Amino acid sequence: MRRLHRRLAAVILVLVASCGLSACGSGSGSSSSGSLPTKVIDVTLTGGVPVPNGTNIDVAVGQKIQLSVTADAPGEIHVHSSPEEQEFSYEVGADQPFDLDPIPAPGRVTVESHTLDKVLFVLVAR
Ligand SMILES: [Cu+2]
Repeated sequence: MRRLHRRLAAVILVLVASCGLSACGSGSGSSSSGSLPTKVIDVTLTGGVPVPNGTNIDVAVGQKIQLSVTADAPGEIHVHSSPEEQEFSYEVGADQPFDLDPIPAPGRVTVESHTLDKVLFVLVAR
């Protein structure tokens, strides 16, 4: 599972690097959602206990999402978005910002800590 995730992440990095920031896929909805406020999700990873811990979090389709990570040990957060998954490495420190790709269609996206092997939260896009 873990190894598969890493391989996917590597493939995604190549895809992202090769198609650049603007011309890839269907960028159609990106500007129309600019009026929505960015959804900031505080994530705290201290003492091996994540907060949030498996809850659902509602977002709008196309909404910008930012994680604000506070951690007492370095680790990785994995976003099971489709078709492109995302992975973030965080360090020790407070309020480290990570921008997630907006979710392009209604659905659920699981965000997990590879370091703790736990689901942090599930984004529910409507
Ligand atoms: Cu994962």
